[in-house]
Amino acid sequence: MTGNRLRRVWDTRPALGAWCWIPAPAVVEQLVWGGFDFILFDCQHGEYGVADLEPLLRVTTNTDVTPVVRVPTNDYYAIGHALDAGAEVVVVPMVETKADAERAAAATRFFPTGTRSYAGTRSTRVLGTDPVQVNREVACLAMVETATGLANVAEIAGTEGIDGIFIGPADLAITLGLPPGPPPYAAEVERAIDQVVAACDAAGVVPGLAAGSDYAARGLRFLTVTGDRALLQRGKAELDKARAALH
Ligand code: 3PY
Ligand code: MG
Repeated sequence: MTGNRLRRVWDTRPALGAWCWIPAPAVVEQLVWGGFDFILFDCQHGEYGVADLEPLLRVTTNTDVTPVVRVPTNDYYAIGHALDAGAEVVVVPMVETKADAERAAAATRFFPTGTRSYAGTRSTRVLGTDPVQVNREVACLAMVETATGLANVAEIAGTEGIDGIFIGPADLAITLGLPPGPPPYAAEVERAIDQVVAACDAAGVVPGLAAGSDYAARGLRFLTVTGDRALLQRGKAELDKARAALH
């Protein structure tokens, strides 16, 4: 049992991962071969729910890729089920207040620090059977992706059991009255990123961003670099090149 490798990675260098939206083990296998530090399985915007996760997570067994799951909502059962299926890190969307952060943190860990319920599921093969050890190894990342969440970021980052903040730049831009767009973001969003990093540094937790590795130099330690859909879309460039060569 080696524990949650991602914790060791983000303690020493920025962790780089890929999104998984397509519920196919063959797609996950390709991402595993890519050598990412983590795969973020997206049950909020992916084409699958928490109940469909387990066969996808199984592809990461005995690899150096840590399975991270974004649950669809800040929900006790969704978080518990993702962990039962073998998630080592949960990402909880739309955390706006300290109370939201406390709810997410409690669902992630067993008594005495939380209210997670124990089951002899796949998770026991991943992080072990000892609740104390599992509590130490799992991680809960709260998403700050609204203007309200940003206003409360210091309190959210300082909540017991929150291990990091993952910034959602698209939703954040929208709630700041700006259009969502690719990096580099609008000045207000870029400032918000620095504000979250500062709050995380002050609280001693990990700052993360749903954007490319360009942001590693800004102090972010959990970054999604690409995803299955984006990688497939790149095929269009090959088609354009082939078409151009015909003329
Ligand atoms: C956002 O940008 O809002 C996200 O949730 C990341 O995809
Ligand atoms: Mg979002």
